[in-house]
Amino acid sequence: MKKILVTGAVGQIGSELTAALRKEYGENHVVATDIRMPTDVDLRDSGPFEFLDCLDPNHITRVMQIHETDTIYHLAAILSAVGETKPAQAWQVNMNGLYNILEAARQYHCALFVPSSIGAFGPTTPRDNTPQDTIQRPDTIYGVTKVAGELLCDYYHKRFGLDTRGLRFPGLVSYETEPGGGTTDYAVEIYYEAVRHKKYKCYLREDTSLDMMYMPDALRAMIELMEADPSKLKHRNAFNVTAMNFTPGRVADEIRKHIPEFEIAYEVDPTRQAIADSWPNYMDDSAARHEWGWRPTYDLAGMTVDMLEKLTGRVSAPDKQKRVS
Ligand code: NAD
Ligand code: AKB
Repeated sequence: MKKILVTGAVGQIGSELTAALRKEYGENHVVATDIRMPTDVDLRDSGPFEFLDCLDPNHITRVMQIHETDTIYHLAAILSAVGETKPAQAWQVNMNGLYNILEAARQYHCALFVPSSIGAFGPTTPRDNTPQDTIQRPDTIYGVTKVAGELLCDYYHKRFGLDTRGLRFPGLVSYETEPGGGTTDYAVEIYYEAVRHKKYKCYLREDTSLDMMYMPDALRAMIELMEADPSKLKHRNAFNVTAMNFTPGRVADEIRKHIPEFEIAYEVDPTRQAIADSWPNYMDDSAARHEWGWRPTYDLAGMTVDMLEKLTGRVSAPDKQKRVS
């Protein structure tokens, strides 16, 4: 049975991935780590938790030794919008943190999952049906670290034989833990505000098209990729994966099918709009489909039904709400 370490486990993905991995591999086989203590009791009490800063290489190896880790899901990072306000910190965490994790994985012969992002593309990348292998000249610090991270993981695989794997995720939509400062966060906030106040002020233009995925599909994608037959993986560290693409206007229309009085207004934030405008409208994820059988299950309609149902339950029982604070 695998012994897994999750970094950044208190974040939007980590909080749900930890639970999914504990269900799959056993509670005591998954060590959640972060620089923040989890406020969510399920995450805190369902298995081991360690305070772990990815910028501290000695602490990483100590925790790995104690827990005899053989697999790492490295989620600790600074996202795109926060990255533009703190570029030095984004470089530190996203590059030096990744380097420390790669070195620790090399030392202890661990398999390693590292997520990339649609943010690894840039303004000169083909916007429609963005190919798996294409121009990557991002102009955000987040994008720069994501491209460099993809390349560094490829290098560790080629040079040291490390079993590195990764996905270029689109914006992820979820209801358990609020997102941590990305450009695609609107696609989560819109559901919260629809349920709470029946209105939302969006910071992206109505017609901004971006790829998105519902969290259950993202969790399955990570676990399936890490379980995939390595001999079939040509694009180890940077598979395009997507489930749907929509604009703020389109998701508002979908919400109105359930909450007819829902109103949306637009007050564009130039920084986040520029980031979104530099990302693909929609990606080609056929390499993931062919090489390890990727298939999403949720589309916009199915995700909207589920998000509104789950959030309505949480708003009426607010103690169940888990926040990134
Ligand atoms: P998040 O911001 O919600 O969580 C990141 C976590 O990392 C936080 O809990 C934070 O406390 C922790 N962290 C920050 N600095 C750290 C450090 N020095 N040491 C240890 N932990 C530290 O982010 P997320 O949305 O869960 O994203 C996780 C990964 O997935 C990132 O690499 C991100 O780029 C990638 N990704 C996310 C999305 C998305 O929509 N959520 C999309 C594409 C890619
Ligand atoms: C962000 O907007 O920064 C993330 C991502 C798509 O990488 N959600």
